[in-house]
Amino acid sequence: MAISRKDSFLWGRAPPKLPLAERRQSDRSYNLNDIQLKLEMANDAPDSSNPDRKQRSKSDVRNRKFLRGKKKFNMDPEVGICYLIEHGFLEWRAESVAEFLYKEEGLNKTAIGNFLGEREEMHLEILKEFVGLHEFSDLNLVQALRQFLWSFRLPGEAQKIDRMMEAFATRYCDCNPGVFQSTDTCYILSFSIIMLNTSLHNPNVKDKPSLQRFVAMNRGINNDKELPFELLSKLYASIRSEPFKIPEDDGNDLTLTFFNPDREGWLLKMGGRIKTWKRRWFILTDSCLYYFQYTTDKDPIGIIPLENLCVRKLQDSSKPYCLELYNAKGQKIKACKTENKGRVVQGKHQSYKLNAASEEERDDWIDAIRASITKDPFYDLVMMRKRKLISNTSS
Ligand code: 4IP
Repeated sequence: MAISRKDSFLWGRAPPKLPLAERRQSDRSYNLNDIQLKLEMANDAPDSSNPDRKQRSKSDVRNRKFLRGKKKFNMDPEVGICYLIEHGFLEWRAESVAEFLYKEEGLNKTAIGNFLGEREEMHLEILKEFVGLHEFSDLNLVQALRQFLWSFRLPGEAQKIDRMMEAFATRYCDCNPGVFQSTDTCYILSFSIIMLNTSLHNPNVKDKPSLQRFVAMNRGINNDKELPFELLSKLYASIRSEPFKIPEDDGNDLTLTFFNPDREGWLLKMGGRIKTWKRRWFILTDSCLYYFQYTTDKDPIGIIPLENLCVRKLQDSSKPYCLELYNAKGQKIKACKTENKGRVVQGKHQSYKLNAASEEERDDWIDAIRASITKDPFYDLVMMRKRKLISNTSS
C-alpha cells in the first residue's frame, strides 16, 4: 500500500524511505497482500439469502484487515498506523493510539519502541498517554522499570531513549510523590539501575559492582538530600536476584541493527594468522564494525566491538590506503567471527589491517570509526542530567 499525500501530511513529514531492495520487496508484498485480500473478500461475498452468514463474513473480512494492519505496523509502524486509521480501527488521537500500543497483542515491541521514541509533537503526546497507562503507585523503582521495560523494546538511539526515560521518570514521580526530590533524580537512578543490571548479569563484565559501589555512584543525585540507604540496597538486591526481562521479539534478527549505519562500504581486510587480503563489506553501527562477504548477507562473518580500540593510518608497502584498528595496551583485539562450519569463535587479530579504495575513503572511515568509539550515548545523557541537577542545587 502506498502512502497517500494525506498520510504524509498527517505525519508532518515524508513517509520513511526503505532501501531500494526492501522497498521493492515491501511494495510487492503490499500489492500481493491487497490482491489476496480482494480475492478473499470476493470469495466471501455474502449470500444475500442468509443474513447470518452475511454478518459473519463481514466480520471475518474486518478481522483480517485488522490483522493486516498489525502486520504492517510490525514491518513499518507509521504505515501500519495509517492503515488502521484509514480502515477505522484507530482514531488519530493520542489516547486511541496509545491504548492500541499498550493493550493490543501481537505487536512487535521493537516497532512500538521506535514509534514511541519519535520526536514529533503527536508522538510525544502518544508517549505521554502510553506511559500514563502504566500504574506505578506504591511500586519501587525497579518494579516500575520492570513493568515499563517489558511493554516495548527500548530503541538504540540515544535521543529516543532520553525521551522515553524522561516520560517514565515523570510518570513515576507523579505516581509516587515525595520519593525523589526531582524527576531528574529518578531519571539518573533509573539509568544507574539499568547499567547495574548489565554489569551484574552480562557475563562479559568481569568487574561486578558491589552494593557500596552502587551507593557511591548515586551519591549527590537527590538534590541536597541523600537517597536512603535502605532504598538503594533494596533496589540493588532486587536487580541482583533477578535481571530485567527484555522483550526479545526480534532477538535473532540482526536486520534492524544494520538500518541507518554510521557508515558502510567495501574494504580489504587482512587475515589474522594467514596474511591474505579479503574484500569484505563493512558496516559501522552502534560502536561496532561488522563485516560481511556480500552486501546482501543477513548475518556478518565477523563483529569487532570498538570499545577500548584506537584507529590510525598505516603505511603498508603492498596497499596504499591502509588503516589499522589496534588496542592501545597492545592486547589482542576482542572480536568474534563465524567459521565456515558456522561455529562462532574468537578473532585472532593482534590488530585489524584494512585498506580503503582511496585516500579520501580511508580518512572518512577513520573519522567515522573515531566518532563511533568516543560516542557513549548513555554516558552523555546521564552526565547532562547530573550537571543540570548540580547547577539547580547550587543556584
Ligand atoms: C583467512 O585467510 C581469512 O583472511 C579470514 O578472513 C581471516 O579471518 C583468517 O584469519 C585468515 O586466516 P584464508 O581465507 O586465506 O585462509 P574472513 O573471515 O573475512 O574470510 P578473520 O578473523 O579476519 O575474519 P584467522 O585469524 O582466523 O586465521
